[in-house]
Order: sequence, then C-alpha cells, then structure tokens
Amino acid sequence: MVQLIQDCLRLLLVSFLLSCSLGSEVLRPRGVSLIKASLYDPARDFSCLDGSGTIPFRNVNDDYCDCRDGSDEPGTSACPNGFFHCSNKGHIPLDVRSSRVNDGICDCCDASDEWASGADCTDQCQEFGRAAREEALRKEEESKKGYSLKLGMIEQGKNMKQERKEKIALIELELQQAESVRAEQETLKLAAEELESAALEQYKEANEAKKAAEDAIKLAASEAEAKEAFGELDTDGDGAVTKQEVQADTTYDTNRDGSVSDDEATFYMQHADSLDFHEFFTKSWHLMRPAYHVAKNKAGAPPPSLFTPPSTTPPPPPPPHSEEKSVDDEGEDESLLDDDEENPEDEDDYDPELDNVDEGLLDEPTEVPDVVYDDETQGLVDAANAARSSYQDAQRSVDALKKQLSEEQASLDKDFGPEDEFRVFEGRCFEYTDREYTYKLCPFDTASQIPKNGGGETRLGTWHDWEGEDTGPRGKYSAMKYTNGQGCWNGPNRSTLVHLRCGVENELISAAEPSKCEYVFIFTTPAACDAVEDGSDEHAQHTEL
Ligand code: MAN
Repeated sequence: MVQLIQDCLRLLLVSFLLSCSLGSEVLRPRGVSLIKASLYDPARDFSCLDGSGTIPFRNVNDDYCDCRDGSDEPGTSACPNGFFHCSNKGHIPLDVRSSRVNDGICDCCDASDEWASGADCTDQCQEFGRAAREEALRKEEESKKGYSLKLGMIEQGKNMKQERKEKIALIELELQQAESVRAEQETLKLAAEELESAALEQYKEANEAKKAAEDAIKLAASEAEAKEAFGELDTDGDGAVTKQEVQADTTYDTNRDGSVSDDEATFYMQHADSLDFHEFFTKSWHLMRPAYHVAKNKAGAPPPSLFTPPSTTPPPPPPPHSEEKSVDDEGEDESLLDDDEENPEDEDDYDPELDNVDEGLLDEPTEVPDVVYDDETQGLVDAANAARSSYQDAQRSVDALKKQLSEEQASLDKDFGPEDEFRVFEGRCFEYTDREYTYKLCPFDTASQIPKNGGGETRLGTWHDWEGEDTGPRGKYSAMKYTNGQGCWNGPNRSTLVHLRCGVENELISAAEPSKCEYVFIFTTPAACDAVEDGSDEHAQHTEL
C-alpha cells in the first residue's frame, strides 16, 4: 500500500516537472538553470538555496513565496527577489528578475518567461544566436587583423625609439664639443678682459666721473618732475603738500575705487600731515612717481623719458664682466625697468641718494662728455668686446643643444605603451566632428575642441598619463587622460578621458561631454588589440544547450 502511494506521488511529481519545463531536454522546474537542476530533486523536500527553510517539493513553483531568497519560485513572479532562468537555446542563457515573468513583455528570446500571460512571444533564439555568432566572428576577425597591424606598430615604435636613442647620442657628442668650444672662448674672454681692465685702470677716474655726472642728471630730472607733481598737488600754493591735497587728486587713487582713501594718502605722505618740497622729494616721491607716470601717460603727456636724457655721443663700451648677464636678460630696457608703473608700492624704485638732494641739482640737465680712450686701450676694449660676443655665441650653442637634448630625452622616456606600440602617434592628430564642434586629439600632446560656426580652439587638456581601469590584459593602457585644459566657467579645468578600443583603423570615433567640461573620447586603434586565440567565441562558450 505504502509502495503504491509512493509510486503515485512520484508519477504526480514527474507530471508536474514535465508541465513546468516544457521545451527542456533535462527535467527541472520552470525557470531553473541546468547548473542548479540537481538542487531541485522531486524525490526530496526542497531546501531553500540560502538555507532559510525546507518545504515539500510540491510547493516549488506553486505561486507562493516560501524561501527568503525566492529560490522556491524560480518559474513564477511570486517572490520579489527571485530570478527566472531562460535557457535561450541557440543563443545566450539569461537570468531575468521574477517580476518579469508573465508581465506581458517578452524578455527571453525563447519566450519562456511569458508562459501564461498570453503575450505574443515567439522563440527567436536561433535567429538572434546566428546574428550574435556572426558578430562575434566579425569581431574576432577584426581583432586578429588589428593584432597583426599592432605587431607592425610595435616594430615601428621600436625603430623610432632606436632612432631617438641614436639622435640623443649624437646631440650628446655635439654638446660635448660645444662645451669645450665654450671653455676655450671663456679662457680667451678672461684673458682679453684682464688686458682690458688693466688698460681701463687709467681711465677709472674719468669713467667714475662720467657715471657720477650721469647720475646727477638723472637725479635732477627726477627732481624736476617731482617739482611739477608737487606744484600740481599744492593747490593752495603755500609751499607744502597736505594729506587733504593728496586726497583731492585722483592720480593717487591706486586701487581705482573712485577716491583717494585716507589709507592711500597716509601711505603716500608716509604718515606726515604736511610735507615741504624737500620732504616730499626725499620721502614720498619715489612712491608717488609710478602713479604720476600712469596718470600722465593716460592724459597723453610725454612719457617719462627724463630718466634717459638724449645723448648725441655714442654709447660707452660695456664695462668688463657685463656679459655675465644671462642671455635672457638681453634686450631689456633698463629705463623701463626703472619705471615700474604697475606697482606703486614697490620701494625698489627708491634711490637713497635722493636723501642727499642738493638744491644745485635743479639746474637744467647738461650733456655728459664721453670718455675717449687712446688707440691701444680702444683696441683692447674692442678685443674684449669681440671675445665676450664669441663667448656668448658659444654659450647660446650649449643652451640650444641642452634644450634639444632634454626634449629628445623627455620623448624617449615617455610611456608609449608596454611595447612602444603607441609611439607612432607622436606628432599626429585625429579629428571627429559632431553637430557643434570638431574635436581634435593629438595623442601624448593635447585634446581640443573647435566650434564649427567659428571661434577659437579650446584646449580640453594636455597629456597627463595612462588611466585605464580595464581589468583585462591592457589594464591602464586602455585609456588616456588629458588634464589641465582651459578653465571652465563655474566649473573645473577642462579634462578629457580617451577610451581606446581595438579596431583596424586609427580613428577618433566619438566625443561627448557627459559632465560639464569633462569630455570622453573613443579612439579605435590596432594598438589596442590583444592576441586572439582561435575559438574564443564568447557566444559559443556561453550557450547552455
Ligand atoms: C564651451 C564648450 C563647452 C562647454 C562650455 C562651458 O561652450 O567648451 O563644451 O560646456 O564652454 O561653459
């Protein structure tokens, strides 16, 4: 009798399983994957997969949720957290949320999720599978082709690296030679300068007198100008300038807020309430002069040329050792440096000699007679000048070679990929145009954006580093980061992330700005292709049945 009941039960369960897994070759409840089939044994009670309970097997897929993890209802929508497994024979199996079961929408290509909804779903897995396999095959072919192109790029990159190394060796040789020429020129220069200074010794007094006369002219010119400024400030003509008078003259509104504040006037007056001309000239003038010049220039007055009185005589030879100035210093106009109009508070302009101003210096500037050397001295000065000039030329050659060397070295040291496969991109640029902009990528240099309807180029970043997060073999080499682009109004400095995809062409295929002033490019290149093993077709591997 017991045996009969058991047989009957078994028959019932078998018929249950058949009704629930129509279309499957392996008997298992509806919505259960092949891998989990053994956990659903109709001959035993069902233990929830998370261990949260055990229920009679007949309660599996009875449209009532018993297990906390929803594992007792793989084929119905009864458990909110369960999953329905579609076998999708002919294509890739899929797990969909239980809520999608019989919701009237076809989620599984084999239509198995809509087993009772009456939705018009048909099994399209064969068709989809075929298309997916074709696509996978196409990709595999592309990867193979890309990888073979990559091998060529690796070779090219290595050759370029070798050429660069050879070039560096050549420059290093040239640099050595240039440095020895410079050493020779330096010796010659020092010798010529020694002779020059000995010869100039007898003219020392005359040269010093000349310099003193020039200084006196400058001082007198400055004083004359100060007199003019003083006269303009001293509106009541009482021979003294007061703080109120300074406040009344917007020339001294340094911060351009429309008035000369108490602080500004106090600063210019050096805390005095009233200054006579001598005090004005020695204490305040060097502070006020820049502001005075700015105002005069704005008003169209002649520039402050008083500091460099015109001279009809040729300029004196440079004093010995004057070439020690670096090449960069050349061409700077000292009379301009003397007049720092940007920073009225810059006390560098202050000449302590002004404290000793002599009323006699107020006379009209006179011309300073030039010191004339005898022929032999002049010859030595000329020779020293020529030696200085040759030394400067030699120094320039050394500097130029050093610069070239550091550029070449920087390029050699740059990370162009694990096998130098990206080196071929140095100096090349790629463009992509969308509706609004043309985007430009110059690998290892810059990313930029040019509006189509006119306007300048906006820098979206300069080469920073590799920044891929790929967990595959390419790791960080799967993306490039360009940072520190032009500032973005109310936002960060522009930056660009370039994702590299395997492709047979080197091509910028898309550019977007998912977040303000943060750009994302996609660049395809064979350099991003990995070696493909035959039969690595993902689709084939994942097909369950
Ligand atoms: C320009 C472009 C845009 C960017 C805005 C930010 O129009 O660079 O990409 O979003 O500036 O103001």
